[in-house]
Amino acid sequence: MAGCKVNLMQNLKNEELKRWIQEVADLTQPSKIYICDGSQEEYDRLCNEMVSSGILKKLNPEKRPGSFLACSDPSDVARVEDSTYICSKNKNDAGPNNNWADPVEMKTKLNTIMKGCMRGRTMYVIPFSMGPIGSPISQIGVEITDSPYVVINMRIMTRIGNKVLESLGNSEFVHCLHSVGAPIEAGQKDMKWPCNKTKYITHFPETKEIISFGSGYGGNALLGKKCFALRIGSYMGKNEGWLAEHMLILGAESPKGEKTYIAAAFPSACGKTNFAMLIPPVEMNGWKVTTIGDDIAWIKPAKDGRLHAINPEAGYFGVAPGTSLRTNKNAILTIAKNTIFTNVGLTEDGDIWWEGLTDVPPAKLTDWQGQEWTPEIAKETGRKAAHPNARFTAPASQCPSVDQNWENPEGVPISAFIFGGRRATTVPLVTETKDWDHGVYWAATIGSETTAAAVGAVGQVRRDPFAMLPFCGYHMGDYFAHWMDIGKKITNPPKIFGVNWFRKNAEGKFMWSGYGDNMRVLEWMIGRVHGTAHAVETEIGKAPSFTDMNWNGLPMTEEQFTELSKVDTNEWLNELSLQDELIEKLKDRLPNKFLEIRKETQIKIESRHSSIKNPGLNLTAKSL
Ligand code: SAT
Ligand code: MN
Repeated sequence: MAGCKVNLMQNLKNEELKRWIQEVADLTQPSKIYICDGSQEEYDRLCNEMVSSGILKKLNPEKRPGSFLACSDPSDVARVEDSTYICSKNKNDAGPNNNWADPVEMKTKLNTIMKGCMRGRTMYVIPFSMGPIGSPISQIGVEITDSPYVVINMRIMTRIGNKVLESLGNSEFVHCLHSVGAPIEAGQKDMKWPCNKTKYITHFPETKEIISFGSGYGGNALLGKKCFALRIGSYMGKNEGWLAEHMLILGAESPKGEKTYIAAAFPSACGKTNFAMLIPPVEMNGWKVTTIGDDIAWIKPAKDGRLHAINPEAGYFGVAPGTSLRTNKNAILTIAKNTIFTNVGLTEDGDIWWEGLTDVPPAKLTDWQGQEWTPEIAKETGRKAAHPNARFTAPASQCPSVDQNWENPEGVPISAFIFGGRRATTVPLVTETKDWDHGVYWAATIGSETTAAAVGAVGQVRRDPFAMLPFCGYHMGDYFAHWMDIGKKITNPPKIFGVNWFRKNAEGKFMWSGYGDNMRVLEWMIGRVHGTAHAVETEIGKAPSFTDMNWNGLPMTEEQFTELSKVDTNEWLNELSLQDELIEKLKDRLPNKFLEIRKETQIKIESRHSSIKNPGLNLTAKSL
């Protein structure tokens, strides 16, 4: 650190933090060290610096006050799952769901590639809290990064700065080290979007450390999010008796004023933000949905025998394409100001645009790669104005639907969990599982089509247990067992439901209107939670019959609903065999109960399958 300017060092009370800053500076050799205080003044200054250096474009303040656009390198646009590692001492503790590396070997490798990696750059130190400062469910981390883009995003996505340092005192914190891996040598100009072809996103759960190298994008770089709040968080949760989940949290208030909090897990880019901010259709006017979080939930058993949840984040890092006044009015209002946009199109009047934002696209704009874009060019070349994984970063406090309890340190009591995937076939609109353990089995065996949120092929069905496949920091079999254990620790467990908004008909069209109409599914679920809604039994769980749901204002026929809700035994036999791959991989650590439930399901489906071939048998759905 010799010769390196540091601000505020005298304010640091945490001995380990001082030691670590020194250690990282010695390794990475930045030209400056800057400890973030979290102030508005600091944020504005960094934004201005980035506008000067060309990393950010300031948007037209009359259209989009306080907002900026960043466009990344085309090679750095999504999470890199292949380069993401869990470095536990014992390989089997990381499980077959993770890439594993030996912690000592990985550290040695990283120490080599990170030598001098911050040369010519400022090293920023960001103390941050995941969750409201001081909440018994919150945790503190410190991210060291050489990316000012990370600093401004972290200020929106988490609580950062002096107040976190005060609350931390001399206690332990999660060490999060990030570098874009692009030193600026003397006389060299900085890259437009600094990053490195070599990328490592590494986690050391046993020592609560994260080291990320080479990427400046979202989940690879904003280390409070997937790396800490999910991968390290899930490991901490297993040891300490709580859950870190890839879930939105919403509150639904009935026309009678009764509030029910629900948490829902879907893989990345499957509509969590839209669901969390849902506006009920006008015909269901008496209902109101409020938002606690859109991506991550930390959930703990509380004294009242229920599970209580907080949103550890303070902002939304939402998928931009497809977001519009029609699909998510609350998000559009949230991002009206003070928002950072990444990889969207820039209009001629200095505002942003992406596919789906308006029905009529602008006549001309600059696309996310800086090229001229017109609707004609798009038609000819298929080129998109925005990258499919383009994002907005916006403060949760700006969301019109934000729940009054969104920063309640005690969290909110959860009455139901919903698990969903993106499936064109097989999985019905909504299913209520039999009980907690059956719900765990359902969530564990979910399949979903891959999306642009991760690098790789899009649209392939893969098993994505609990929507946590890329985010569980330890062996998935142990994770299922942990979920089953949590069920035993609470007297009032939430009901567990499965949903699929994405089923398609024979013509390849979505059968369910989704968005606001998901309120109809929510209303039925809440009725089930409070014992007022009716259900019928199917081989895979309970389901509403046509007349059990509110169709007021939606032209849904009984025939269409039957198609949307169908449990096709051929498809389900195939589904069960697809689950085998997961079971085979995890079998040495799968709870027995899990295998029993799978056997029961198989027997039920096989028995209907053979009875369909035998029309003599009567198998109408049994009323409950
Ligand atoms: O890129 S992030 O990991 O932050 C978003 C997501 O994939 O859910
Ligand atoms: Mn996510």
